Amino acid sequence: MKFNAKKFIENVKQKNPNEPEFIQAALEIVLSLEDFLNADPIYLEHKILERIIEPERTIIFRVPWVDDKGETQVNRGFRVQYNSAIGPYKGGLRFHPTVNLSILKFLGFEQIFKNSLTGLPLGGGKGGSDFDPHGKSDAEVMRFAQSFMSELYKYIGPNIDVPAGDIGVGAREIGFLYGQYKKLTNDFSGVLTGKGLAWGGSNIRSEATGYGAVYFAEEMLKNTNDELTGKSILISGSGNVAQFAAEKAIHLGAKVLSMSDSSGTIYDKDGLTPEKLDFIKTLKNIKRGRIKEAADEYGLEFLAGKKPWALKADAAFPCATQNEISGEDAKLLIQNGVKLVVEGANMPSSLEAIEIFQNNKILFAPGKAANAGGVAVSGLEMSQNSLRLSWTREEVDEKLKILMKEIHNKIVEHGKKDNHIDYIRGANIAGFKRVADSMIAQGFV
Ligand code: NDP
Ligand code: 2IT
Repeated sequence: MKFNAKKFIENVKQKNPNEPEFIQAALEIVLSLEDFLNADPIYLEHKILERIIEPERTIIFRVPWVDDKGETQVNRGFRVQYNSAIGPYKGGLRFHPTVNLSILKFLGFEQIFKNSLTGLPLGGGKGGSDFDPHGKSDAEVMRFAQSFMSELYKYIGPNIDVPAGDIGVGAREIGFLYGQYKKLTNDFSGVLTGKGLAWGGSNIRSEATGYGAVYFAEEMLKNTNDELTGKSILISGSGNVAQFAAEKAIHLGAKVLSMSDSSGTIYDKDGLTPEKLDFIKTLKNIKRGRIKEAADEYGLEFLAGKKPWALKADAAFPCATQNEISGEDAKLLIQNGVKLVVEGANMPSSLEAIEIFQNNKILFAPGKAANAGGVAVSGLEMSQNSLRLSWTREEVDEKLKILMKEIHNKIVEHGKKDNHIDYIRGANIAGFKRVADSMIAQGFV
């Protein structure tokens, strides 16, 4: 029995037409597993890939809500319960107008391997809606979130499926979703993560994805006798992941040259200070304004409609969204001196960009490794909820650092090739192996 990745993907394409993002994520993973699968027939005999590629269950539902003018709006809600071999389904909810089944299947599929890499008991899932929170009042977001949860609550639970945040779902949305879940079930449980600190949330969960990405970058650099201190870095996005990647990078003495949103990029040639970053946090999390206002406030350059990738720097941390680095962008980054690319976002690099990074021996960390700190601390939030206690900031931060180091070690073990580490191959094999072995142990279910 021999496994042919290209043939397998052709079949996946035929079965899932109109799902380009899902096919892209599947292609990246399946291609990098080909040699590994052919080296040990057990995974082929047990048809692991044929099974793991199919979500265990996909739920799609109507979400009606009433806007501030009294008009009824209708959105679509989703939850993809992808794989529960190693724990309850776990993964974020995304509220963004581009959300569809393809996007959520790509995110859910990636999540299986990411969660496995953390070493914690977390299965893979993802959900969300095509609802756009931009420009909506708090009352509209609350009514939408309540309607969304009025259906979703039937399918989730602290030992079944534990959603969290993602794009467009932060502290405010998790609060409204949790309140509605509790009202419907009369149960105060750890059914969501990213909760407020006063009502079951974990210290460092907000910071975890961004901090974790920087800790991971430090591990990669340490491995090549280098460090982040003194490096100039480009960050895209200005939401949760971008803010805390910037905070930790500045703290470690790196120079953060850029942040962005969907309307453009701010460029600070001197490097953002903690004060400017605080302004951006308030602007984005409380005032819900546009990044240009930070450029106006501090006299920084604003590159309207542009991404940060044409700027000169040592490292890039894409922290906004999928496919935000095209092949052309990758070439520009390399021409401008970038030697390290760390994906804070999920699948921000296109397949063309990844090929260019790999051919140029760029130190490249895929999202499922670099951004795993977020879901890892979600896992720690679940543990604290079960224990009915909470660990201090210092305790959780220390655990996060150790988790990121352990993920790095696993990847090095599986991704070492001569003097180079293929972080994509290492992450995919290490993530796959734990889930696959568990699926074999549990029989054909
Ligand atoms: P937020 O909603 O907090 O921030 C998203 C940021 O990305 C905003 O600046 C937003 O700009 C920008 N953005 C979103 N969509 C687009 C787009 N289509 N084009 C250009 N810019 C865009 O989300 P998060 O920071 O939580 O998530 C960012 C990325 O990190 C996502 O890929 C997510 O899946 C991933 N991730 C998140 C984790 C978490 O714990 N939150 C964990 C692991 C990964 P604007 O405001 O203009 O829309
Ligand atoms: O992509 C991700 O890992 C997240 N959005 C976080 C998921 C979680 O359950 O904390």
